[in-house]
Amino acid sequence: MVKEIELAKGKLTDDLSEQYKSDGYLFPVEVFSRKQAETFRKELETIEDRFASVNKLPKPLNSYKRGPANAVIPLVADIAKDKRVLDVVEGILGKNILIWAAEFFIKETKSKHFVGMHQDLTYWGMGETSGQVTAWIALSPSRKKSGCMEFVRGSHKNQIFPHEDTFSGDSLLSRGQEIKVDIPRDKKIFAELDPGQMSLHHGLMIHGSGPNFSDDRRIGIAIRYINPDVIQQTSGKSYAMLARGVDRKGNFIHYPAPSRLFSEESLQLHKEICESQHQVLMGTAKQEGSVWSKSTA
Ligand SMILES: O=C(O)CCC(=O)C(=O)O
Repeated sequence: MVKEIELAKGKLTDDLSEQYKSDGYLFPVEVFSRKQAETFRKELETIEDRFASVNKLPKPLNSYKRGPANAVIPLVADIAKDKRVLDVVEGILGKNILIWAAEFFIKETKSKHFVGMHQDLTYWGMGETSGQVTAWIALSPSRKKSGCMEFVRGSHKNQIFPHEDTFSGDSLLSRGQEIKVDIPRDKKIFAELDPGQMSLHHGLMIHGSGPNFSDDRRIGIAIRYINPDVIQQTSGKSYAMLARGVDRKGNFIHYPAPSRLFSEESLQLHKEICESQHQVLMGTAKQEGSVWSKSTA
């Protein structure tokens, strides 16, 4: 296990910000206690029990666990807006922080689901900006055996490489996308995390993850933070939730955290955000696919 990152009063030191800039990722950063992470997990699993098999929602529950889950699930918005997470993210993005999306990535026990190696910014319509970072928080043990995140050190210093859409049913990504570059196993850094720990990665970082061979679910929540300078270049309307500070640029339509789970207004809002993000994410795809139906369970 890699030594835990030592924050200074909950924040990144200058050295740690430099390390992120140089490597393109940073982990493991403890943002929540194991107990707190277990409470979050219980809350998620209660929602799953309540909504998974009943037809109480306009779309299957999976659709709401991916993409802008922060628009409809208060738990996700609360985690994404938590001071402990934002204090760290501020060391990368500055004082003004927006949430573009926050979503669960779940691999069930002994599942073949994987995430092919890719660069996030290929699909986000924001260009090759450094005004974004993903915080990935483990709510269950994330290990090599359970399919933890894998990074290629320094790969964010490249441009966006060509990717291909495989539309593999076992991929958790919208198009089963994969980078068209062979990454030898010895170049992969395995970001093993305990529940409550987080990794950060740059949108140009080449990353992915393997299947879950373990006896537990692998549950992560990926929060896509941006700063107000970012411009969504490919879609008509762009939405984001203000997490900290102010937005003097006005490049995004701000939306509020949901007042309660799956409220009617939040479901309507979620629909609008998904339509807009779907255009961005699937813009150049040759086949229809949807991240909103990709989450397992
Ligand atoms: O959860 C995973 O294994 C992959 C998540 C991912 O690709 C991301 O957060 O950008």
